[in-house]
Amino acid sequence: MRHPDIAPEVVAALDARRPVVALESTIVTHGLPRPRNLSLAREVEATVRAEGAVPATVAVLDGRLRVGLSDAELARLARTDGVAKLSRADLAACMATGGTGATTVAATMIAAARAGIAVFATGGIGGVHRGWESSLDISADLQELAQTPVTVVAAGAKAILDLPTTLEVLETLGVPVIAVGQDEFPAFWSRRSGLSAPLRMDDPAAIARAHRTRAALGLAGGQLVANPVPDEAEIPAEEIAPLIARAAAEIAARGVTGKAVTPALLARLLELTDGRTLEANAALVLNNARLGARIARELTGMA
Ligand code: PSU
Ligand code: MN
Repeated sequence: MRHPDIAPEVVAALDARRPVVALESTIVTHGLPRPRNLSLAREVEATVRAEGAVPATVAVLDGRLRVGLSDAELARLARTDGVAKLSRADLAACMATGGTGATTVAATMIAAARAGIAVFATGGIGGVHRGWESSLDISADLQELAQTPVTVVAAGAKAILDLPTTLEVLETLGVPVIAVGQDEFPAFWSRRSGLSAPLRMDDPAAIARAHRTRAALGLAGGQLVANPVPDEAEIPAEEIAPLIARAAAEIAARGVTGKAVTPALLARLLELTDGRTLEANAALVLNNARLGARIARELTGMA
């Protein structure tokens, strides 16, 4: 059996060297509430198409690692309860047991790289969790960026994480962190984090060239492109910070650990902000889909 199982439209685009953008599915199953999860997933795919690229949403359906889902498959995933959240550690086990699961940033990168897709757009990556000194909770997304050659477009990392430590770990792992349009590393719902990004590139062509140059040098791993949330949708850092602290404390007190932490924090912040985090999330994901398609276009133009 060959893996992954790539949709015919995606195969045709890759064979013709037309741009393709991979998309993850954990944001659909664990990151956003219904029914907005499905409508946003559809808008993200439409945005990639409007920018001249082919979207390829990744998930495991009935044991098959799929790259490119039909609308009916996307809808089924968005409406199903209890879908597994898959990272590098559990991807193969889910496939081997015929299961269904959504792919995180790490697992989506693995599928994209195997399919020959260079660019992947999402909302935010996982990172080093606050309290890592005792929990050792560091997202597998960071190690994946260090070893799998995919350029990941995200709005930085959520301020539910320990952002300075996340940047330190990315530097240690040799992952380029490239801010777009500003010098500061963006913090998902907020444009500002108070931390300067290690690199800045405002032009998708430069980001594509950097991707190519890494490959030419034989460097393992990808790039993290940190694209700030659009102005009109941002929740300023000073507004969200106390709510994050409150949500994180509540979740720790409930004994939530491991892979349940990120979904629980996102769900609680949605309540605490009366849905504002959802609209910021939607705006930033669409913005990342647009930039991802532009980078993919530049990459295919160089082929
Ligand atoms: N950021 C979001 N929504 C999400 C995620 C990140 O705004 O749903 C998901 C991504 O799939 C990411 C994962 O890879 O959370 C990280 O989870 P963890 O912290 O357990 O590694
Ligand atoms: Mn974790």
